[in-house]
Amino acid sequence: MRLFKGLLAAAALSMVALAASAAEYKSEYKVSTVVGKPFPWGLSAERWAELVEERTDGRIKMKVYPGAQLVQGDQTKEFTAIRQGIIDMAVGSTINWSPQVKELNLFSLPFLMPDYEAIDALTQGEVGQAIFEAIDAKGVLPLAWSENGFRELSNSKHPVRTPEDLAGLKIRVVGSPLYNDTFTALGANPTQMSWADAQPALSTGAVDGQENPMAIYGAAKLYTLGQTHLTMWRYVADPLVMAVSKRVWETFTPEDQAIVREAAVEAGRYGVELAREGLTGENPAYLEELRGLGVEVVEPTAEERAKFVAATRPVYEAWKEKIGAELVEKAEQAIGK
Ligand code: X2X
Repeated sequence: MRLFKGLLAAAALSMVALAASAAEYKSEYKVSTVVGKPFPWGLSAERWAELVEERTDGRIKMKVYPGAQLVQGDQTKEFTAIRQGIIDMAVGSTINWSPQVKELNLFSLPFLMPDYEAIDALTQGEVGQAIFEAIDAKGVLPLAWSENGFRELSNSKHPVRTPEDLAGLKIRVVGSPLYNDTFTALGANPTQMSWADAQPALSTGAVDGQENPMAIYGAAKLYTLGQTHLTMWRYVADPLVMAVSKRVWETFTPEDQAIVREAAVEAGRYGVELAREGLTGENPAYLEELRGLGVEVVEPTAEERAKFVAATRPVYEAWKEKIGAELVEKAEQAIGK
């Protein structure tokens, strides 16, 4: 009898524990992105949410809020908002989080990564691990990588093949001072603004050009905003980080943590695939499609590219120190320079 009572008490206790942990779950988890569907970025966030809801039998419901709306469109505030608990989860750009995590500027070093293998060598290796540790140390838990893509240059004025062609062009750049330095070194006139402000600025001609991955250029139809000169120079790439607030993470059971993490890895891989579609050696269909829409696509020769590299080298060297020479050297080695 005594044993039976004891068992009952234990059962009651564990039910209380279960109820307590379930009660801590929110009815909805807010996932921040800068762009939503049909951009690969938004699609990988949606995939993450779908996988998690399905595999937790609805215990965890994630909702994607695109347009950086949870931070009133100011994408450079996203990281801080996750840390403060205003945002639960995010698929965020290395550029937008670089004001808070200086190591993330690595991917914006001009002409560090020549090809997709180089991006993978960084994100999937020791360097990626070191960067995840840096994000973690700043109070946000990174779970997986996704991808925005190589950032290519477009403008409404004329073909750009060398730095001389950029002289005086007003170019919208993103919110890391490294971009100001790079475009200043190239002789252009950079002006920083959010993605929300960039589109109207392009359509009114307030700026002449911009730089963004093809996935963004195509889905936002920037060629309809006069951006018909494209330069495929692969000067920087922008991986995305799938991350969760530490406060939220701590409320999840170990089982649910494993599900959320695994789903992030899968959805991240899907995002990488989508971001590269039609842009690889085996499948260059994207550029053909754009040419068909009247876009003039410039693919700089090795000689022309070398001029961009030379002009931006002092910026690379200066930022190597700011980011941390050791990390940058590790990255150079991983890429096999
Ligand atoms: O603002 C941009 O250019 C974008 C959409 O690519 C980022 O958020 C980094």
